[in-house]
Amino acid sequence: MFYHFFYPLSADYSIFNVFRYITFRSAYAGVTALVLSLVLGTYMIRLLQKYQIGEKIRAHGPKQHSVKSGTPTMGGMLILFTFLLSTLLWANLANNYIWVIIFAAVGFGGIGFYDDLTKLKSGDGLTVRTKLILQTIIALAIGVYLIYFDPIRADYATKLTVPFFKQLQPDLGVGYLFFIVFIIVGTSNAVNLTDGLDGLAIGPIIIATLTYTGIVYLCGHFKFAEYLDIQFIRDSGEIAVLSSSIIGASLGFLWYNSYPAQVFMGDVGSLSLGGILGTIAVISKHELLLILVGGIFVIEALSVIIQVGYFKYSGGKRVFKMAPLHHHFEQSGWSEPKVIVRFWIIAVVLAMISLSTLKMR
Ligand code: 57M
Repeated sequence: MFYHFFYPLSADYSIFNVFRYITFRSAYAGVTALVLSLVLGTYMIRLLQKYQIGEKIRAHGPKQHSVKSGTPTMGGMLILFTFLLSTLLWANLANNYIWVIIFAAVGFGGIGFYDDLTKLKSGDGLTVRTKLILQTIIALAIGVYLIYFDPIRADYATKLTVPFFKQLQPDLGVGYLFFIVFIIVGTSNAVNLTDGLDGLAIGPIIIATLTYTGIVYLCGHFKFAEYLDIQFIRDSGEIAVLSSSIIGASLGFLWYNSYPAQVFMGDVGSLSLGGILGTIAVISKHELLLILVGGIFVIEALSVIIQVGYFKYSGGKRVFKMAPLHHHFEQSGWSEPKVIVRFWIIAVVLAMISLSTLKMR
């Protein structure tokens, strides 16, 4: 909105020229979302408490989690609201990628919202199958648009970028559509699985989103893209304004979600943040790199696949004391903050390695 309102004034007053710059708008989009979420956070927590939107803790979980019973949940609404508002204020709204990501946020957020509400009402949320079908529909719509209706990427729409190998760009044809659906839906669910300790999901979300903010900016800048020999994607730089809003909104949420948490994000937060991250990775053509950037989410999801697979295969034996992996460390005697901060450290290291791949090719 500011871009459309103030930038045209630069013809008469050169000071308004700053509204043209993605870096300027990204910085203030982040600050706006942060301030909004910090200010609105307390009100929202009070509101959630008033309407008794509290967490029901499962009986078979780690003992130390029983004290979390009744903690307000669905705090993801705060992230979604503040990041959307800040994006609408600071982004160039004529940019189609902004709307594709808003679609992902609202779509995955809507599934999570409905799931949270049904959990509150009846105890059980949506079935895994229903959730997967709905997520696949949203991801398919995003994939079909990007591959078949986006003129910007017509020349390379179905080509895959492989980290470390700049010459290798296999054209997957229609297979690429299924691949990106897998990436988007997989990330949404992996973030959801990770969201089991205070700040455990939002920390790596902030780190991964920061990494992709750098990547989209570079991909959308012709000279930087040429210098790094990465795919130049016209218009993708604007995503940095949106992703900075997510970082600001998530930092504000972390203020309240840090140990001991005053609020949980709920599925409305975890499913949407994962869906958004997957969508940004796909738009920036750094889809495979997400395995590294979002390595914490991948490890958590793999621990569940291994645990459930081995449990069935062995007739009841376990690889980990409990899955997802964070529960294994908790059961091994690590304190909750120890697990959380160590996972964050790993996320930072993975982000740094990921960024190095931009040059190492
Ligand atoms: C949701 N939800 C948290 C909160 C959050 C297949 C199986 C591995 C699935 C998995 C599962 O259901 N995962 C998805 C995980 C829950 O958090 C709520 O859910 C939202 C995210 N969707 O925002 O609203 C609990 O996590 C804790 N929490 C915090 N701080 C936070 O900031 O402490 C969450 C956010 C909260 C709170 O206790 O209630 C969750 O963990 O349920 N299932 C599991 O993760 C279960 N694992 C399991 O059953 N493992 C078995 C299987 C694989 C064979 C095994 O290893 O033997 C664990 N879930 C729980 N307790 N609650 C088991 C222990």
